Amino acid sequence: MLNRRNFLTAAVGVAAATGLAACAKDDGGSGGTGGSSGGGSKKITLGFSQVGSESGWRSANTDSVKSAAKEAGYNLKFSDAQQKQENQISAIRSFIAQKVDVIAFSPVKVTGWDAVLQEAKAAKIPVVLTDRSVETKDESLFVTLVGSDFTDEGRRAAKILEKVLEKAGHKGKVKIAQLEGTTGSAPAIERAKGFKEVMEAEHKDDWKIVVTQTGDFTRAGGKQVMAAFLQSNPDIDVLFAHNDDMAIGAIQSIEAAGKKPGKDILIVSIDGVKDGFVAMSEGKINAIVECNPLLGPQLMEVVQTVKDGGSVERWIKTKESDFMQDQAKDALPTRKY
Ligand code: GZL
Ligand code: ZN
Repeated sequence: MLNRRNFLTAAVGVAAATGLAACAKDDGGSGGTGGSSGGGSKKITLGFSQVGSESGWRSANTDSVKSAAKEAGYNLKFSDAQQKQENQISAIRSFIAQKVDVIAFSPVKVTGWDAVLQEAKAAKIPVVLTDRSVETKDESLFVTLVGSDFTDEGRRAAKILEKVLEKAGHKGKVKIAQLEGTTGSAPAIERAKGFKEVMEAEHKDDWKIVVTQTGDFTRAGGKQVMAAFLQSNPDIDVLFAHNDDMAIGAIQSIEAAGKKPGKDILIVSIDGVKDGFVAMSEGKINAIVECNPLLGPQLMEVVQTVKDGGSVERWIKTKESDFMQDQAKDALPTRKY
């Protein structure tokens, strides 16, 4: 898992390796229209493997990548993996075979990438991670991560839940149900970790996660799992959902059980997609921790730098904020995703 320490130590090594790889690429100078040696003005070809289209966040992320690549004048080869790691691996292999300039992808889960990333390294094609990270011992397998600090998002969710509980006048024990994201994915692992950190540090005696299960980041998953939660734990006080889509699905099950979402069961969610803000403005979600999907422009800047053999930060973090229910109406018109 990525943390600040191994970022700083690895940054120099990686930048050098990448610089070499990128230069080696440039020295190939194959098909350079500019005719000049090295850099050339050949159009950059970017291979991008996307997780899937499981949520509103993902669709906004895809739109951002596609529009930013167009804006940058890159030749984008885009593949949707339908949330299957094997589809991502074969997409990356095909990008290698097509000799793209840079490969970028959002890994559906943290493990299982070393082999295919070794192949990209051997082909001297730099790899950029977006959105989610991977677990690997070989830091040279990717240049950088353009994405959020999910552990911090988990901490922020716990901190904003404190405000939600106070506002709702909730006293005493707090029984929490947690809808986790895709099993083995960085956001699911790290959001749960961050939330637990605050809970154990500051709410050891009154907060308890009474039930937790993955809803795979989808509305259908959230609806189905929440219905099961309500069967086994009808007295849940709070739902912590790892994304808005699962929260929106869960709301359907909460209402079907004759309970009021946002009142009988307080809801804190992560992402901040439009439908999440609509649910907040209707009083059904109490707070949202923003997770910004609009990574396209930052990604294209990184691709250009890497292609030119420059060095980049090991982790380019997205800026994000948090919203309480009473801010939803005003924020809605300005939301970009
Ligand atoms: C987070 C991203 C997650 C979103 C979900 O950066 O990986 O995946 O929170 C999406 O909505 O499915
Ligand atoms: Zn985020």
